[in-house]
Amino acid sequence: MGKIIVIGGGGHAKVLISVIKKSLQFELAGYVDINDQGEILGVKYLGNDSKLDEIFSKGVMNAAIGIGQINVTQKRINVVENMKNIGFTFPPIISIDATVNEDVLIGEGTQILDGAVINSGTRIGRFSIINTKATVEHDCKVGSFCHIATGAVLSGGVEVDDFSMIGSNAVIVQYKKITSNCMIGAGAVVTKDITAEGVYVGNPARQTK
Ligand code: JB2
Repeated sequence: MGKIIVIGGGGHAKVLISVIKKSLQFELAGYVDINDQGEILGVKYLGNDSKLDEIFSKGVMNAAIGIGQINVTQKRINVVENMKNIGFTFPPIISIDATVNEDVLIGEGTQILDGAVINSGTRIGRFSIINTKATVEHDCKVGSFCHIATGAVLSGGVEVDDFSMIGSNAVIVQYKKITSNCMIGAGAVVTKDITAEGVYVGNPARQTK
């Protein structure tokens, strides 16, 4: 079993740690954070990111990004770049309690959490989060560094471009496209293509910024 570390020690990291623990695919070597958050579900604090070289040299080669919050995409990109330079690899993390059906492609570092359903023909890029109980129906395309939050629904054939976030319980109706760098508010219902980056809320979703 390979060893893995988690980056970040907040709420998302805690969820990720419990998903990794039950998958039994990796041995959790610890987590790194700017500050010591104490033991998280029995997983130890290893220090801040200045420790990453040392951790890698001790044989921990896998990592999972446990910073999930919105408005930190650039931080997540920087952390990934720094860690790739050291040599870390980022396996997809797929909960044993998620459903991933046939003919689905999932990129490096992407996380599929408990109760998520990914249906056939869907492609998901790199370092995206498909959070708890989100549904990504058949033949969707989700880009990289996206976040499909808890309970959100992408109906069949939906496309979400890089760096976009779909809020909790939002619904995107069939075959609609959402361009990159969009933020769809919690509970919004998207009934038309979104071609300009921005923040969209409500039912039907309208741009606010
Ligand atoms: O550069 C960094 C860094 N920047 C922030 N390196 C490392 N190693 N850690 C970093 N952090 C740490 O990430 C912060 O010090 C903090 O402990 C953690 C972020 O925790 P927080 O609980 O604020 O956010 P989160 O991303 O874990 O969870 C949010 O997003 C999830 C998707 C919450 O809103 C959750 O409720 C939500 N489910």
